Amino acid sequence: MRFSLVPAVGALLFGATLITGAPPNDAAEILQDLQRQAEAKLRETNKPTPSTRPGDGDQTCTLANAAVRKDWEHMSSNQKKDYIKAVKCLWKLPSVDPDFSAAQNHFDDFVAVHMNQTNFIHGTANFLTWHRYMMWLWEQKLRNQCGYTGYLPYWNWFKHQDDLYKSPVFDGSDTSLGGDGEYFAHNGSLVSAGRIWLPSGKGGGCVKSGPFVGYTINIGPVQPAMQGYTPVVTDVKHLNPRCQRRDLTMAASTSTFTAENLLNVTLGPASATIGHFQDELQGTYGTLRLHGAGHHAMGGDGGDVFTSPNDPAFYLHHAMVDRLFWIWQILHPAEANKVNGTITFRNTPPSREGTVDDMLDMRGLGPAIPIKDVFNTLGGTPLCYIYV
Ligand SMILES: *[C@@H]1O[C@H](CO)[C@@H](O)[C@H](O)[C@H]1NC(C)=O
Ligand SMILES: *[C@@H]1O[C@H](CO)[C@@H](O)[C@H](O)[C@H]1NC(C)=O
Ligand SMILES: *[C@@H]1O[C@H](CO)[C@@H](O)[C@H](O)[C@H]1NC(C)=O
Ligand SMILES: *[C@@H]1O[C@H](CO)[C@@H](O)[C@H](O)[C@H]1NC(C)=O
Ligand SMILES: [Cu+2]
Repeated sequence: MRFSLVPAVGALLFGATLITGAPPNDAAEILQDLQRQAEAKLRETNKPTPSTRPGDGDQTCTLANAAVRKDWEHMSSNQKKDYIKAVKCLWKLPSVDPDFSAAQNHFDDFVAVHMNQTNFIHGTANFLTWHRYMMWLWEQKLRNQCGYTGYLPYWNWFKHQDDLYKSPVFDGSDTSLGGDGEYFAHNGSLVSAGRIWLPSGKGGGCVKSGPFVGYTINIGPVQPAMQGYTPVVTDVKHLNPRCQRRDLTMAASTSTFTAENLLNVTLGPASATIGHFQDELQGTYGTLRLHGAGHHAMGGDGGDVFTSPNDPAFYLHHAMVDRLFWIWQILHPAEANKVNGTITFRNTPPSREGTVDDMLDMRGLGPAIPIKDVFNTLGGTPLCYIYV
């Protein structure tokens, strides 16, 4: 039953006739195979690395003691509820950065820092590593300040992409990250710098079901892709309390969360270098690719490049971005510790090339550390996790 991935992938990419049984046209199954390949390679190559964190003594990060980040769908109801409870706790913690005065609580702090850094963390050399570190700091806050004992879950894009209403991430149950928004009449969303139009889903207003109904967000929107979403604010001192909005948009997820796109970035032409990988994962002007499709499948607040962390599902989405980065790194070790690109959004305004010594600036969320410290998720500096 199980086919060998490599010839099957060749068949898909190059159009040869597949003679070895069922074609691997199911993206979720292909991803499972990529995961198994990555795990096998990790077991082969992983040598324990001594932690350099002060106070850690001779504690090392190993495959055996690493945190394990899971698919939301594979967590039990109680584990999901524990995660949700910890996220709610962030709303009750005080804001840490007085410069970003619109932030009313610690949940908002993450939105504020992301908004402040937007032009220096997207379409840049640090896109993958900055968001990797942000996800880790979020996970640490949940664990250290909100009593969460699990790890960061991810949204598997390749399941339910044709019916997001049934996705355990978005089904609106009390074990989801909330359902669709109330109906809001609007003419779809303009994405990829306005070059692609996506038709509306059935929502667009306040999220109407799930655990975060009644929770207030305070920052943005700055550049929402959804038509008719105003007023727009431009700085982190502008307090704009409101409900979180969504418009679950299958036009984004069905078209993009495909086997073809998954294979391209993991084994195909787009996997060859860090430059190709990150550009194809993010999408360039006028294309909608995996990273963008997740944002625009959420729609509403999740579709604003500046303030998308207002949607609590942002973290599950970026955990999936990080998981693909992780799989790609393991399968492409010669490229895994490189960066490509400059330090401004798609080099606008023109800027120098990024380097692995550039610091990941998190403002009040955590200490700035160099990019090179987060290449290895088992490096212990400070990361120590894997995905399953
Ligand atoms: C980010 O925050 C810093 C510190 O408050 C501020 O000087 C800078 O202007 C902000 N940048 C943007 C683009 O908001
Ligand atoms: C909706 O927006 C698209 C893209 O801007 C445009 O082509 C289309 O005519 C608009 N439709 C309506 C009914 O306004
Ligand atoms: C695969 O990625 C390459 C390199 O980024 C790109 O040129 C090509 O269009 C992609 N193929 C598909 C089918 O999207
Ligand atoms: C970055 O990657 C692109 C391919 O996406 C490549 O054309 C370019 O030469 C690379 N830049 C550097 C400085 O390596
Ligand atoms: Cu971002």
